[in-house]
Amino acid sequence: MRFLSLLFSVAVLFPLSANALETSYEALLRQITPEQKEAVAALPAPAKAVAVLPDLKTLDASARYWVTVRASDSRSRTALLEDGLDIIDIGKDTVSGFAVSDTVKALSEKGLVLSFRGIDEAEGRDFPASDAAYHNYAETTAVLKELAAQNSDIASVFSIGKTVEGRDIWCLRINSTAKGTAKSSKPGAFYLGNHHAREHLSNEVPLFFAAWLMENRNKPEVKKYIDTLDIYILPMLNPDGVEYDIAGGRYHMYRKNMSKNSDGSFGTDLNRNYDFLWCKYGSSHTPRYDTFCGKSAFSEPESQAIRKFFADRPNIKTHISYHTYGKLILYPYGGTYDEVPSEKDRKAFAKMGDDMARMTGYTSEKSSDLYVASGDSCDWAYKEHGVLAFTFELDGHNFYPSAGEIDAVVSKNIKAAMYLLGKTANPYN
Ligand code: 0X9
Ligand code: ZN
Repeated sequence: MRFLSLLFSVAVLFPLSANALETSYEALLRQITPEQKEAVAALPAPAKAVAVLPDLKTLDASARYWVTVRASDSRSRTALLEDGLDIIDIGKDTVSGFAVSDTVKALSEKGLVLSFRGIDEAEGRDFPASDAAYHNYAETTAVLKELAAQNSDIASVFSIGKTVEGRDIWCLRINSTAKGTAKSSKPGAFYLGNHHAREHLSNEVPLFFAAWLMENRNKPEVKKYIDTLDIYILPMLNPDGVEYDIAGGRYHMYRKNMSKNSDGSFGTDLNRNYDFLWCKYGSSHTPRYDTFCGKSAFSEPESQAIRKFFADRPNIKTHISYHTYGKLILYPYGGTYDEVPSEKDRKAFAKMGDDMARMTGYTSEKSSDLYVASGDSCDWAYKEHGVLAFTFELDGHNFYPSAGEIDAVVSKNIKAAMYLLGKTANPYN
């Protein structure tokens, strides 16, 4: 594809490490294994589930574990999040994810745990050669700046604020009349990635969409949007977390930002830190948990920057927040089982979700059908600003799909992203 050439030229400027792929890492984030399936079959009663966990007392308070538990509906998954389980894989009757020892104990006492094992970080692989195609913070920044420099008549880059560790959070703006932070009354669309550190594909999709728009800027079907809309693309909201996740030449499976917590642990879950039913469901006040909602709503500089971004731009009408993984298109509310009150919006969410699902092959549903988790960005953007906001859970079988998988995910998501532009001037049409 021609639009890749720009990114490749940037990649030459910023060569990445090219160590060999260690397939053993794939096993770490695998779905239910045959052994686990046998364990499920062998454990008809919860009491027995407890009985297969003889070494609970030996759990290491500073370690993280990969845990598989019983859960077959949204309500039970919500409860697991509140006990601190970082849900990764959802099966029909089971859920697997990461947890600290307290969570493993709490879930064991409830008779829910089917199996667990310690995560040996040494299982983490170095950056495989194939991952050289992924963009770290410096490369992402360079691509955004290069796109703006090469298209300075219609594109500009600005920082919406700084992270905990002082990195700028860069945003590309595409608008034929307004640059940088200048106001515009054109309808706005906002594409956002990488709330969660380890979800690297959620940076690539909006980044490639930006490059694709610039590559195709003179095609009538693209030009009409560039001329009439205010388009914002912010691929990496959590660069501190991203840089930590890939630090030291191996992946850390890290989710949160890098705030220092009162108990010495790190990180707030940025997608639990927004102020709609903050920390009510599907999140935790315990700082070391992966679902920690923060000291207060908007306690984090990254979410504060997004709050200000929306407040300064009332013209924004549509939004996608990219995450991985699950092949889902989710719409509000996710923080409560309640429906959004406006029938007009309910219909718009369902229709747009279904249309984008057809383009991507994903499943479209109300966010709480997955699980109830309060304080996510899309609930807040809709509740506070009326933005038609969608969470995309992109493809993947783990957080580190090989670079060969990027193109296909990008291609189908360009279709959905273009569809959203088509809806931005009049979403209810
Ligand atoms: O839990 C999240 O923040 C998102 N999933 S992820 O695996 N990327 O962490 C899903 C958010 C969907 N929103 C709600 N269910 N509220
Ligand atoms: Zn996520």
